[in-house]
Amino acid sequence: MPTMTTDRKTILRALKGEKTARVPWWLMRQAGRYLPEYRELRAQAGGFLNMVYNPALASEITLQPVRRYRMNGAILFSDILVIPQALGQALRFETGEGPVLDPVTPDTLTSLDGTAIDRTLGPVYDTVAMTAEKLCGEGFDDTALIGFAGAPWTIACYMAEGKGSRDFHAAKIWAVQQPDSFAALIGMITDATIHYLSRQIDAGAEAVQIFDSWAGVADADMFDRWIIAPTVAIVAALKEKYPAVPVIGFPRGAGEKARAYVQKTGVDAIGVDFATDPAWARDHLQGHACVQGNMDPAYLLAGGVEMERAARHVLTCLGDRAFVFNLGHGVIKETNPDSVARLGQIIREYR
Ligand code: 1CP
Repeated sequence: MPTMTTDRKTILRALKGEKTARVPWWLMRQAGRYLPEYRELRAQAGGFLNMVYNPALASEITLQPVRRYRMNGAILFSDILVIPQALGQALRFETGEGPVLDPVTPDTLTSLDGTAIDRTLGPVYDTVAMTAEKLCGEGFDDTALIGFAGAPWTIACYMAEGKGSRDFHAAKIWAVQQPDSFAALIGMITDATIHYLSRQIDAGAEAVQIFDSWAGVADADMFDRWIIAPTVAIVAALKEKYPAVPVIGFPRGAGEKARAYVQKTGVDAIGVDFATDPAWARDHLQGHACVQGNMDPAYLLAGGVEMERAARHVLTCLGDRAFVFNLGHGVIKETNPDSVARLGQIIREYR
């Protein structure tokens, strides 16, 4: 693991394995419903996808939390489900409801088309470019723009199920009963993801995160075949073209399988969920990669001294080596914006 690089931005140095003087931070779902300025824009936009595919709006939303709190990472405002949509699967977001897709089955798989995804995704690349310009123009010289995509497993889970689920049985049954056809689905998503992340990097993303939000529903066999293997392919393809751009993997719910993930996939950094003991992450993961995580967002929701204690515990466990402070999952929408400001202060005061 390299210990020194020439990157200026703190978070990029940390992601590449350097212990930085200040602990860099950002929060998953930092742009969103806990911010009044987000809710205002969303009401005007008339729908979530209208924001995602509008570069002026999406870049504005990306910057909203950064302007308030000066995080070291600005996560692109988009969604992981734009990939199924770009492959030809109908997607809608209804207020108060999560995303809804027309489920794909082994029989309808051939109706998807991976050859023209940029027709849908073009505006996302424009958002990346516009956001990079604004970050620079507004003087955020220690904030890096983070692009992202869903991991093939998590995307396949949503494509097969058609919506959020506790256990994603539709995808798992497909994987178990028709592994060749499931492999075709995973392969198609993997290729699209490599292309999509490459284009984000071309447009100005300085690091990328692969969200495997449903890694926790896979058993050990599925984890090897449908999580580790496609992630190896994505990381290798990106590293060949962009060796300097850090890749963060977030296999949520992987438990002890996070160790194999970090050793085999080649990611520069591993996002750790809040169910993982940060001391375990320090002992088993941090020797292989930068660790990013993992305060329970419930503490941010609670605020006050309980949050301060939880944040300091994570900092103390993980702050001695390459580390990026984050939550163990996304910001909860009822979170008080003042608690985020206080959290930023605690992280800045550490060391
Ligand atoms: O305002 C609204 O009602 C929309 C809520 C919302 C937002 C703000 C959704 C719907 N997506 C997003 C943005 C988003 N999604 C971002 C960008 C900004 C940021 O992080 O600040 C990112 C990185 C995502 C990624 C995403 N979407 C994931 C992976 C991360 C995770 O949470 O595990 C997943 C699983 C999704 C699917 C999705 N999109 C939206 C919802 C409500 C869901 C979850 C659906 C479900 O499983 O029930």
